[in-house]
Amino acid sequence: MNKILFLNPPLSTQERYGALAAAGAMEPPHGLTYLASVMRESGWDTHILDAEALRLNESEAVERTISLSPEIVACTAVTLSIQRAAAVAAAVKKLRPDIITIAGGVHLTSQPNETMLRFPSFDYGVIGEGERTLAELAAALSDNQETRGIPGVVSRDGARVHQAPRRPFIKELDTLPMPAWDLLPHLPRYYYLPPQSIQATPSTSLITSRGCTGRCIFCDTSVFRNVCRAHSAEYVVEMIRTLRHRFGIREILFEDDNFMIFGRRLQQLTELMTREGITLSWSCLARADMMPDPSVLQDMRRAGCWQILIGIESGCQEILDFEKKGITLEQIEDAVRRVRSAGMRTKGFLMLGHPMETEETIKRTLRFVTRIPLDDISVTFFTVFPGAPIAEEASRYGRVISDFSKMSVFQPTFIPEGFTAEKLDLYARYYLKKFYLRPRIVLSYLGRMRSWRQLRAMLKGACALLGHLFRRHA
Ligand code: B12
Ligand code: SF4
Repeated sequence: MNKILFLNPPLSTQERYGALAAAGAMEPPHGLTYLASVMRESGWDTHILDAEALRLNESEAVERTISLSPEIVACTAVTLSIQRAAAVAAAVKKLRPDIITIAGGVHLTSQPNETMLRFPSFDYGVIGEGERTLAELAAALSDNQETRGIPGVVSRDGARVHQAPRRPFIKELDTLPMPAWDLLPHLPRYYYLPPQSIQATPSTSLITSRGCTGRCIFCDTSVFRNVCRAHSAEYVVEMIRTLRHRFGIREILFEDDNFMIFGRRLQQLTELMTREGITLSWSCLARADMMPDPSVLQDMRRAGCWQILIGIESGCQEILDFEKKGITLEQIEDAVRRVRSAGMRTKGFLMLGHPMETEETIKRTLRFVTRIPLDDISVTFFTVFPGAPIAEEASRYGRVISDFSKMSVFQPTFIPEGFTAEKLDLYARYYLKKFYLRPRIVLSYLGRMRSWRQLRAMLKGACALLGHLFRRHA
């Protein structure tokens, strides 16, 4: 039987979250779980090596890959991990030139030509949604057939790169088999959500739709673009059942770009979960302009939802407008108040170091987020991903540090006019300090403890946060 190994390249929590590593998450590589499931269904002997979750270094990842002796190594990568993926692929090919390496994921999709030229260790690339393309490519490779005509495939033509047209998206996501969580390292042991996103353990995340209608200029939507598709409510319930009964999962974060956009599905889902008595604690992401009616929010709460996470980015309307966020500060405030009135908590995602950022916009943002009844925030740095719409013109607004290995969003790689990296770092801590060290927030955290395991996770996160806040600046 043909053997394929999916690789999530080594990436430490330190590399991903910097000083906040202990407050970070370890979530399954969702893309790989779908791809693996499709390949297994096509009859391939399928394996996943999640070097990130197993905390392997580069040479350990290579060693394990070689010892498994697959015909194909299929690597996923974001911009932050592309160099690692390429390094592992290069080492594997040096030892076993017969192994075929294929890269896919958001970085390859946004930069197909550049990636293939810069990283010769990848034999093929797959652009965009990967399931159908990979199945066809792997079948062609195993039958020694021509691969160049396969939609979505990037291949080499001597020193040049050949790129086939993109493949249309899969219409019905329910035609995909359930993600192969069983091929990952043991889910409840190796994966977890960030401490502030859990009320119960073990926890994990889930993606139940693809695509986003938003056109935010900092967001890399090269894989699924603006076409929105979703699994049906029944399929999602089946996913939840599997996670609950097979892996004992008790907390889920739905990390769809916008879980609320499929209004009818949301209603069906909450009905099904309540009817079937699924006891699960969950939360989800939403755009502020798509917050549903209070009655739907109530239904969500009854079905176990306790937190809604909202992209706020900035407390200055002119920044939101410039970035084509498509929402107003009033909508954000209204959304937060509505969620709170329905008895759930809110978390806001903020970015710092926008192209138009000044000390004054930072202060206005802080005033905004401490005035509205938010319960949590996450602060990351505005990052210019090569596949984001802002990439072309970002250098007009500041200095872009184009080092992929720093593009974690947890360290400044875009320095707007008038700032330095140190100053941005200081302001990020200032945001967190001013937001979290308020009696309302501290007390609400204490009131959230449900178990010793949760308390332990929370304390670990709190220590990381406090250590970060009170670190003396270099
Ligand atoms: C959920 C999520 C997470 C989760 C889980 C990540 C994971 N490993 O799956 C967590 C919170 C852990 C996370 C972490 C990070 N994330 Co994230 N994440 C997402 C999010 C919202 C969804 C990704 C997803 O699971 N989609 C569903 C699956 C089915 O799609 P997929 O992964 O793209 O895979 C499909 C195709 O890309 C392709 N494919 C993917 N890999 C491969 C490999 C091969 C061989 C083939 C053939 C095909 C293929 O086929 C798959 C199936 O169709 C995306 C935004 C988005 N909507 O895509 C951001 C996104 C991918 N994340 C992003 C970032 C920056 C990060 C972090 C660096 C942040 C950090 N410091 O922690 C890390 C990187 C960790 C890592 N190793 O990937 C950026 C990446 C931008 C970029 N150009 O680098 C994105 C695009 C957000 C954004 N719009 O800016 N993330
Ligand atoms: S930031 Fe959020 S709303 Fe904007 S395009 Fe990206 S996923 Fe969509």
